[in-house]
Amino acid sequence: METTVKPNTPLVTHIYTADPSAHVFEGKIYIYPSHDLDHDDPSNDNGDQYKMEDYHVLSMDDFDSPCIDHGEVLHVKDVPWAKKQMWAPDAAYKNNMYYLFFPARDHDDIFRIGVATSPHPAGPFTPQESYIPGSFSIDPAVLIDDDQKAYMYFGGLWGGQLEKWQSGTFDPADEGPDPSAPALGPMVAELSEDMLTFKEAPQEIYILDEDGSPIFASDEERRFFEGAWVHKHNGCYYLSYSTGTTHYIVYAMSQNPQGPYTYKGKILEPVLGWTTHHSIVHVDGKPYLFYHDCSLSDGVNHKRSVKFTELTYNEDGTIQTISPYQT
Ligand code: FUB
Repeated sequence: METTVKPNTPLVTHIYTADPSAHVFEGKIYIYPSHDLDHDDPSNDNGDQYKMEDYHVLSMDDFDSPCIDHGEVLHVKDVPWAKKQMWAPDAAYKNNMYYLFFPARDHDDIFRIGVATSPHPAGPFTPQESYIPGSFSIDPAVLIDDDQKAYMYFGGLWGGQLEKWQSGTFDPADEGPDPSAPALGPMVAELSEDMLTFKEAPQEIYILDEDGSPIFASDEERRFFEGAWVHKHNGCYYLSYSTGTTHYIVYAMSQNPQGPYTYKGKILEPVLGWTTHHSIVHVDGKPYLFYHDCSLSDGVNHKRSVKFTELTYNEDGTIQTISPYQT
């Protein structure tokens, strides 16, 4: 029997899900997660254990309703340019169409970002023949601003290959910046009207501390690692992301969608499992955090499940830190 989902418990338990991008579409809550495969192959720092092959869409009428799995909406075998590893996706609505943005390795093993379309938020989605020209790395997240301009944020270190693009082209020998140098920021590109190409070359976003100095690569509790998400609240842009090696979700604020952003603090303390990945959505005016952990698999890093919890703003617009296991 389908039961109502409670905060801080897996939205679904019949499959492993991760990297939730949540949106309100057509009056319901839609969640676009990665679909973790249930396998016992070895793990490494390149993320080879994250060998996802398809996407499912989840939805809830509201927070008092069961979570529905709409089934497989796109499989890697149907994406001509993609070879493997369908990592964290996002979705957006524009032009009376739903767009699913997703990263995968191409046939040269380079991560690219593709688009698939559907007239329905629950898909199924039809992929474009090729990836978005000029796209690279992982974890696309799309903000449609109040003026209807669409921005894609993306990028991720290590297995996500962001370091390899510092020269502007893919260099497999390129390593991350020296610890004493500014950290790499996520990338942003405005999307064209049809949502299928970039309007301009992607630019790096600068994340600064309160003094206006860059966040340095050695500052692993604050520097960007992967999983960027941008939302808007009271006219301010909030860029939130995972710090990877230190396992926090943190955030920075700006008056401009493309930054620079000023670091503000932590949103989510570490969860069970290595990765942490989230999205923030307002439902009926209330803010919620969707995130994942590995509690359903008793801590297996590549068998994750998606959860949600309430999020709270302070009066000055800053966000209160969430401890996911504190009752
Ligand atoms: O799910 C695969 C990767 O793990 C995602 O792309 C990252 O954000 C991390 O959650």
